[in-house]
Amino acid sequence: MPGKHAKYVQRKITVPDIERAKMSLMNPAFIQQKIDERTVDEAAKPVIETMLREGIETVWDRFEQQQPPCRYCSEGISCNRCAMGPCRIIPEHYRVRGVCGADADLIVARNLLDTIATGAAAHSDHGREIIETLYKTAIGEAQGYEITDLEKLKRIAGEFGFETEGQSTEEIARQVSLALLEEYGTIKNFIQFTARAPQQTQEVWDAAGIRPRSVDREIVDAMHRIQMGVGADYTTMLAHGLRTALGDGWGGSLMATEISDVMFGTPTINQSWVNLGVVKKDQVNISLHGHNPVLSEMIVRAAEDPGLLDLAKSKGAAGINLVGLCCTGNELLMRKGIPQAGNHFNQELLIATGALEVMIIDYQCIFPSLPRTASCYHTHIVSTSPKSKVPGSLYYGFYPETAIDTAKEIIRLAIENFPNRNPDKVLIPADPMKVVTGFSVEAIQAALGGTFKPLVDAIAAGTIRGAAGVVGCNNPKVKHDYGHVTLGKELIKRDILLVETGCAAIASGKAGLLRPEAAKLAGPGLREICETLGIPPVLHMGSCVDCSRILVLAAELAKTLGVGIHQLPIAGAAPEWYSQKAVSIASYFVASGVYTVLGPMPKITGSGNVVHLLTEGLNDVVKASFAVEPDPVKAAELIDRHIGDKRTALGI
Ligand code: BF8
Repeated sequence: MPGKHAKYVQRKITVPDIERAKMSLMNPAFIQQKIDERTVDEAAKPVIETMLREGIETVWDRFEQQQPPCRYCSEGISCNRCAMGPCRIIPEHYRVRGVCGADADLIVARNLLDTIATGAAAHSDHGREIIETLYKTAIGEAQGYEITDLEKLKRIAGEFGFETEGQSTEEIARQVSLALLEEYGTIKNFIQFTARAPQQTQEVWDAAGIRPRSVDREIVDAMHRIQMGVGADYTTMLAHGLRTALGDGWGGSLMATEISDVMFGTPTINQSWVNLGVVKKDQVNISLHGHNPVLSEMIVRAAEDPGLLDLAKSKGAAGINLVGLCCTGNELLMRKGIPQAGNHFNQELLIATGALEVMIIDYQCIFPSLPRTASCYHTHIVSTSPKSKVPGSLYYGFYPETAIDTAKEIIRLAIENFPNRNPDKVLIPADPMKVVTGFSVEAIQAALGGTFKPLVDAIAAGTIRGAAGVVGCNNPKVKHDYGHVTLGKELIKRDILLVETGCAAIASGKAGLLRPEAAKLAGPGLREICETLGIPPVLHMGSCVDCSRILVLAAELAKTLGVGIHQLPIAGAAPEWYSQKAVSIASYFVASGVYTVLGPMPKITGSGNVVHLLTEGLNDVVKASFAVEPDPVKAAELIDRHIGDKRTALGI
């Protein structure tokens, strides 16, 4: 019932930069230059052109408006934590300490710890909501949910020592969900899933004192430490950042992945489509944008309702077309083969296809300005999370207890909006690109014949030289998708198998790298293996919380080889990262022993000591470090060299 939902502000047409739009209209070369600067996504280009011509603001315009950035903020040496400031370090003017006395090392380290804790909190809180939904399902209070992967549920129950024989599915789910909720604040002082890591890796954590005690505890501890006057040692500040991140990777995120699998199914290899061309001219188009499958899975189910399909037909539509965006899209793509409209920088462009009736959002990576973009079209933005209300959107509070009812209401809203579409504004810019997806750890294992040994053997033989996890976002500091696609092509050429998640995976999908046919771009060894198995050289492993799948895969490979994760010929990369969540992911990769190369420079350059610790010193602590290399070709060379060194050390 749309009437009961409040809009926060009056919608209004916004044309943010009319002068530039007029200038663009007069100057085709200017438009082409802008498009070429902004993206390598071919399907995005015609839409960007339209938005430029019509003066509809995008992330790239706002980025330009923000230039030049503040030098102190860019280097991490501004501090806005307390009311004695704000402060910034300006060594050349002898301002080497903030009012409280903090120096550049401490200010940079505190800011970085804040960033990691924010990212860890976002992933882990998302995980908590999924576990709460499992609990409500177990006790019969959730509407429309069920337990899909009982085998995985029992496996998790076994890890906690629960007896499952003779127990009902609901009782096992109840016990497991309570045990996992306990992991957020457990007093047993370690997160259960850290026991999945190889013994050698666990020993590294224990020696460094960074095994996470509980998910929430490390985040709260981080918040405590960044309060003014709690420690002045940048090294302990950063060590705690690693501990907090490990609580995300082996805790909050891994629990989110596992319980999403339990409830919605562990992904298996399947085929689907990506790019803005997945929007259909003759159907009601609804996009699912955000991160939590608890919402999007119910929308998928509700969209099959015969009454709603009849309603859509009565409005002149041929059907209801669901498309994904960002990580909730990745979840649906992996499990259900729902087509994906794009990654982070496709969100505004999707609205500008003019064919989107509703964009449903939950939380994370959602531009607050989306209702402004939507106000230029007939699209409704529908927010659903009490913690993520957005002015200008319609709010349909989404709760497990009433999930299906709310999902149907939102779909009805979209159908009713279909006749409001202006056919003159519809721009479906390309044919969709085929992708093969669904590479959970279990699916990879099954494809290898039930054991990881063939993969380990191929690595030992040098047919595959190693593997890299390429993850993360889009960032206007990098041409959209250029970093992901260039790095990906460079690595597979060198016989390095890629596993990808999040917006990196979708960039690869749009560029055709998630098709088995992309094997011909790989080096001879990787190509042969991909062609034998019929798989792409870039494996899509899911959403950003599914970076935890990469950890589990690394752990399995290490255990098969009898080594720690840090000894494997593997690496991580985030060539276009922007989010605090990506910083947490990169930190738990490094803390787990995986050398990780970032594209954009983090805000740390104001402290030489912090830079040195992160890029070199950590090798003595966790046997891995960060590197920063904005050029993806050079980043590939760094990863290649690292993998070569690890191979030599292993004697393979
Ligand atoms: O969690 S890759 S832009 S959508 S933060 Fe966001 Fe980055 Fe995309 Fe998913 Ni992940």
